[in-house]
Amino acid sequence: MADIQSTQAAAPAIIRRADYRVPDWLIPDIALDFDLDAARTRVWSDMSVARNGDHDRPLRLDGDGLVPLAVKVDGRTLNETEWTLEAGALVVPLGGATHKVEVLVELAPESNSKLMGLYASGGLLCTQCEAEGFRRITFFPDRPDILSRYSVKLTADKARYPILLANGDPVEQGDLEGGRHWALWNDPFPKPCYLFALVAGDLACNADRFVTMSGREVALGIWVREADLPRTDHAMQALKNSMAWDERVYGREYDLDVFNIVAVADFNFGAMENKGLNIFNSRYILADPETATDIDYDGVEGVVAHEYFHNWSGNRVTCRDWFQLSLKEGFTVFRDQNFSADMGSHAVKRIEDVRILRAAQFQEDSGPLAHPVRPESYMEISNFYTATIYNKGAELIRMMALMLGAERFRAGTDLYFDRHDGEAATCEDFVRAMEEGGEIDLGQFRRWYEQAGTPHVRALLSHDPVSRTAELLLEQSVPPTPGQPDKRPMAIPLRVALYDPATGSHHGDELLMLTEAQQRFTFDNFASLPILSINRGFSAPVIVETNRSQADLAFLSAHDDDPFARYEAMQQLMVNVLVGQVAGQSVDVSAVVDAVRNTITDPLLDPAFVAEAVRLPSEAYLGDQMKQVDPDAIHAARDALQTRLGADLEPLWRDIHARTKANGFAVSPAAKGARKLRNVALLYLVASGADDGPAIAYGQFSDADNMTERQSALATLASGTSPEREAALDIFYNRYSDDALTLDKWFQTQAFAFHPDTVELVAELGQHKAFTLNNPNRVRSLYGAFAGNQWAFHHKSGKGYRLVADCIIALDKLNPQTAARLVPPLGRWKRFDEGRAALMRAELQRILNEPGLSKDVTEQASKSLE
Ligand code: 0A1
Ligand code: ZN
Repeated sequence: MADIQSTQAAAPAIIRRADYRVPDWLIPDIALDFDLDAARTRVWSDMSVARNGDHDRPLRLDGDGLVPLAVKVDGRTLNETEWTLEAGALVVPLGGATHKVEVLVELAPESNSKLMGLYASGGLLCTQCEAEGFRRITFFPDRPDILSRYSVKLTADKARYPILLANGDPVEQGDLEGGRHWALWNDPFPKPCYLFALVAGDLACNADRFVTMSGREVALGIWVREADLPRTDHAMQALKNSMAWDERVYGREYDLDVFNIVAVADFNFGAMENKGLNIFNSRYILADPETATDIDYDGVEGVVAHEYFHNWSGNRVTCRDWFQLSLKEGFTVFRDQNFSADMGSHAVKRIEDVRILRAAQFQEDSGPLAHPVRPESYMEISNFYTATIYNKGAELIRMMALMLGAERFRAGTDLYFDRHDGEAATCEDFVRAMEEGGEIDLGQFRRWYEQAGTPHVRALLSHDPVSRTAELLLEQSVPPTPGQPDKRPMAIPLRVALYDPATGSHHGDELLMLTEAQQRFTFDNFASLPILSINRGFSAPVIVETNRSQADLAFLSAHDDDPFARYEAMQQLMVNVLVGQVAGQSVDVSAVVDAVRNTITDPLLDPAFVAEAVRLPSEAYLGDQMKQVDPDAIHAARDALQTRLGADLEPLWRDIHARTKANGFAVSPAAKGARKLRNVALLYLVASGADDGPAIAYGQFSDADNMTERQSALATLASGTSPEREAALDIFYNRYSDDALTLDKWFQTQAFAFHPDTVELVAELGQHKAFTLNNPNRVRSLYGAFAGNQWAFHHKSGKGYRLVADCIIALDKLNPQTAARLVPPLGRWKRFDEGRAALMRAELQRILNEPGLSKDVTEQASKSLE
C-alpha cells in the first residue's frame, strides 16, 4: 500500500472558469535586471504592488522551480520567517495599500529543456512565457489580467551575446569592464507577463522600415544567425504587408518605434507575439527556394501576419483569464486567414483552411479531448492551445462576420478595440461588441462558445410540381461530448443556392439561419427538383448530410459557381465511392473519373483550384466518414482509386506534368498554383503504374530548382518501392544534413510515406544519429508525422502505438508540452476495432503508469482513456 502511494503522484488540480476572481494585488510597474549567462543567470525584480480592493490577503507571487535568494519590501531585506513558499509560490504578508517588493532569483537557462521560461537555443538565450512561463523566470502573479509597465535591463558577455533585445523601445546601452555590456529597454504599454520577452545572442539583422498611416516611422528587424540572413526576405515582406493590411482592413496602426522578430531553432509552438519582440520557431521565418516549399512560404506569411495581428487582438486587448484564450486566438486566426486570402486566392485558401479544420478540429471535437471554444476547466493550460480554440474559434468569428456583413462587422470590431484597449477582456465582451456595433442579437449564437462537438445538419430537398416549389428540410443535432451529454440547437448560418437543372444556373445565393432542431424553408418557381448547393464557402463549421445523388454531385463539381461548394461536391463524389467500396458495395467509379477529367481539362479553372479538387480525400478523412475506421481497407480502396484515375487519364497527367514545368522560379500565386498542379499530376502519373513513373519522379527530384517540386517528387518515390526511392532519399540526406529545417523534411517524408515498412523505418529513424528529442521540430517531423499516417500508425500489430508511446514517455522527462501533443492520436481508440482499441488503451495506461509523469501528459492520457 505504502509503495503504491509513494509512486502515485496526487492527481493534478483542476482549474475552473467559474472560479475566476479579480486579483488581490496589482503590479502597475516592474523593473527587471538580468545578469545573463547560460549556466547561471541572476534576475533581480523590483515591483510596485498595489492592494486591489478591501481585503487582508497576502501578496502571492507564482513561481515554478524558483528559490528566492533575497526578498525586500520597501527597501528592507526580509528574513526567512517573513515569507513562505507554497506550491512554488512566494507568499508575503503586507500591511499597506502599496509597497515596493524586490526579489532575487537564479536560473540555469542551459538546463531548461522544457523550453518554457528562459532557455538556451543554439547559442542564444531566449524566453517563452505564454501561458505560464514567466513564473519560471521570476516570482510574479502569473495571470493575464495583471497588466504592468516593464523596464528591463540586460547585462551579458559582449562577445557571446552582442545583441540584447527586450520588449518595447531601446532606451540606452553601454559597455562594462571584463568584456560585458548592457542594454535598457522600456515598454510603455502595460502588458500581461505572458508577453514578456528577451533575447541575447550573436544575431544578424535584416533591417527595414515601415511608415504607419499616421506617418510614424517604425524600425523593423528580423534577427537570425548570420548565415540565415538571405532567407529572411519573404518574412520581411510578409511583415510589411501585414502592417499595411491591418491599417486598411481594421484601421489598426502599430504603436511602438521598433518591431523585432527573432528566429530560434528550438521552440515548442509556431511563434510568439511578445510585445514588440516576436519570437519565432525558425521554420516560420526562414524561406528560400532551395529549402522551403510553397507550403513553407505560405506558413511564413501566415504566421508572421498572425503574430503581428496579435499586437491588437491579444496585446492591446488581452485575455482576462486563459479560458478566454480563443478571444485572441480565434480572432487572430480569422484575421491571418483573411490576410493570406487577400495575398493569394480566396478560393484556395478557404479550401486549405477547411481541410485543416476537418483534419484537426473535427477529430478533436469527436473524441475524448473535445472541449468548447471557451472551456470550463483544465489541468494544464498548455494542453488548450488546440484546433478548437484556434480554428473553430476562427470559424465562430467568421460566422459572425457573415451574419453581420462587412460594414457592421467592422463597426463591431472598432467598438471592441476602442472599448477594451488596454484591458483584459472576455469572449463575452467580444460578442457584446459585435451585437452592439453590428446591431444584431447573438443570444443563441453564444452557444457556439459553450457547446463542444461538431453539429450535424441533415438537408433533404423535395419538390412539389403543383405549387412549383422546392422545400428544404433541415435537421440539426450536436453529438454528446465529455461532460455535455445533452445539447441544445445552435444558430447555424448556411449559405444555400438551388440550381435549376433546366437552365444550369441558380436563383441566387441565400443565407438561411437554422436555429431550430428542425426547420423547413420553401423556394418558389422551380418547375422540377433543383440541385442543392449548401454550406457554400463552408459558411458554418458543421457536417452536412444530404440526399444528393452522384449525378447531382457531378453536376455541382462541374458547374457550382461557389468554388468551395464545387470542390466539396467533387470530394463528396469521391468519398461516396470510397466509403461504398470499403463497405463492400459495388460502386460506379466512372463518375469520379469523368469529374476529374472534366476538371483537369477545364481551361477556365485556376490550376491551384484544380489541384485541390482532384486530390483524393485523405485516409483520415475517409475514416471520419465511417462508423468504424478500417485503416487497411481505406488504404486499399484509396490506393486503387488513385491507380485507376492515374491509368485512365494517364495522357492528361503526362501532358499537365510537362506543360506546368516552369522556366525559372517565382513565388507568385500563379507559379505556386502551377507547381501544385504539377505535383498532383506526378502523383497520378506514378500511381498509374506507368513503367517510366519512378524515372519521371526521379527526374523531377533531380532537376527541380525549388523544394516544392523536389520534396513532392521525393514523397511520391518514398511511397513506392522503386530503386529510385533509396537513391533519392540518400541524395536528399547528404545534400541537407547540415540544415536542420530541411533535414526535418527528410524525416517527415519517410514518416508520412505509404510504405509497407513505415513502422520499422520510423523506428530506425528514431535511432538515427541526426534524430534528437531535444528539438521539437525534429520530434514532430518524425513522430508527429507518423501518428498522422493512419495506415502506418494503426498497424494492427500495435507496434505503431508502442513506438509513439515510447517517444511520449522519453520526451516527457525533457519537454512535457511537446510530449503531451503526441497523445491525442492514441485517444481515438473508440473509432477502431476492438483489437486496435485494446492496444491503444494499453499504451495509454502504460504512459499513465510512468512514475513522475508531467501534468501535461497526465491530463491528455487520462482524458484519452475515458
Ligand atoms: N500565442 C502563440 C502561441 C503560443 C502559445 C504557447 C507557446 O508556448 C510554448 C508558444 C506559442 C500564437 O498564437 O502564436
Ligand atoms: Zn496566436
